[in-house]
Amino acid sequence: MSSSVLARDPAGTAEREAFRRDVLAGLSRKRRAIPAKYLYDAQGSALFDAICELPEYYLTRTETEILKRHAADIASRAGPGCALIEFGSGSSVKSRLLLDALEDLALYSPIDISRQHLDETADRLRRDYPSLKVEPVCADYMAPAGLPEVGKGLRRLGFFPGSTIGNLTPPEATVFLRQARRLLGDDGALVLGADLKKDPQRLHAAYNDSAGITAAFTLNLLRRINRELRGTLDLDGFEHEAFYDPVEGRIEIYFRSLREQSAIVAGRTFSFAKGERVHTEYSYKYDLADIAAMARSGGFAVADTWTDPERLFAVSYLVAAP
Ligand code: AVJ
Repeated sequence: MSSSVLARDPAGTAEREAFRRDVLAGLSRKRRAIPAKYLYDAQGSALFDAICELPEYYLTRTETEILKRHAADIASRAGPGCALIEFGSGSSVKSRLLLDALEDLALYSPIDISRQHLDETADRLRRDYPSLKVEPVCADYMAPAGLPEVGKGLRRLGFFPGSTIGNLTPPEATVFLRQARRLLGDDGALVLGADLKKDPQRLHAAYNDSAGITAAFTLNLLRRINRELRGTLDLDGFEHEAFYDPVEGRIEIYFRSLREQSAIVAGRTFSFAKGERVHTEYSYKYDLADIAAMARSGGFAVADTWTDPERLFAVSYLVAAP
């Protein structure tokens, strides 16, 4: 595509182009895979919100409970006058628990790639917290290219809830944490939510809910490909697959072809054998030692960890290690 076309096109073209490139590359690989971030178009985000309400999906509820119970502990560790920087501007419910607890918060800066999501979050917060300085940053916090400086001159507290880190492989998590460590500075800290290892059946159920919402979330990616990349994938020709691998300590999620078939995506033909699958997500699960090791690899040390009575989920307070 010529740059003049790009320049004239409405916002979103670059995003569409990246989607096309990543999907075509992902379907061309021997082990087919599409990056998990593409699950979150408008429909995907709505489906994820519905997942968070599922009886089987304990993560959101449990983390929210932990944050409610320990917001004051987090605030006293953070001290007054810091800047809160959230990686992803997801559930404002959780951010608000910290915003309400932190003393004399100087700045709230959500970082997100979705301009629209960011602006909506910022507008709502400015309305509800008229005296709070809200400075959204539109950036990919996973891109190692470097983030703009935020909260310069302030002590910075990062917030990365939801076990979103679980989407990352260990090397990717290390890259993310080092990046966050650089942004937050030598006196910075990071509040990190991480899902804990537990009974595999409980894990399995959380990603194979009986209402089929998680399946719809995975298969929505096919819908998005069809819509945005002129795809001909048959929605009834694929199924959601999710299972726990206890050796790797992760849930693996795929969509799998129910029969031999082929489909066109962005003008290219792809064939699928019966049973062939395309990877969409990892969801890593941790024990406390895993969290400590991961923190260390990213230049942090665990100062404190709070869990729920069932030990389903952990919220850790990481401080920048010297
Ligand atoms: C948003 C990555 C934390 O791994 O539990 C939920 C995504 N995918 N059900 C998770 C997800 C299917 C979720 N994270």
